[in-house]
Amino acid sequence: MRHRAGLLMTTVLTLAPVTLAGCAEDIDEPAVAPTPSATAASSPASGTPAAAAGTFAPYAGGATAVTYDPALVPAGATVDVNLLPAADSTAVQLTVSGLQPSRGYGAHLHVNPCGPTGEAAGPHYQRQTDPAAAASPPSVDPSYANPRNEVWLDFTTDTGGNATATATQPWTFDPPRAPRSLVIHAQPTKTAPGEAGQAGARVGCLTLPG
Ligand SMILES: [Cu+2]
Repeated sequence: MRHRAGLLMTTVLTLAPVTLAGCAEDIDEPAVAPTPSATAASSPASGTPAAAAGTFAPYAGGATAVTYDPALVPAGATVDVNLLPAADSTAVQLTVSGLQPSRGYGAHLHVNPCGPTGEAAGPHYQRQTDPAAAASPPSVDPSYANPRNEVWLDFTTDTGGNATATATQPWTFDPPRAPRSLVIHAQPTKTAPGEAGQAGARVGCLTLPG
């Protein structure tokens, strides 16, 4: 279903823009073979808090927190994400420790769980999906790739390699289309047209509960 969604979207968009556009952003990474059960599984209800935490390690089956660049995200560093929904908003809190000291990183919620490579996490979660986006290039239109329509959690670590970030979105996540990962990038997130949302290599990933 996911891989047809882009084709379907162009013809059916007017009938159900939100639902189908949501599927479209999953068109991303054939190597990871997202399954229908992953899509349909049980995303947390919009009013249900969700949380995930992990200790970064190189990828292994079933891993929750994965480092793809041990220089920037050392094995043993930790990450914690909390999604805290309110009536019509959601606060997303990120805490990291053990990263490079005094360094800026990009961070966003993405649509797929973490996998063997950073690309497995798919594109950014978008509240309103960019109809022009594909897996490559992803959405780089600032009218969609912005921190109000996506969830950006960029941070700069302190001298001990620790940081926190909070993003409060004026909406709640729609099941069955909830974010499934937090991806840490090598660079702070860009905002200019043509590169909006890009933040360099994917250096770490935390899978969120589905
Ligand atoms: Cu990202």
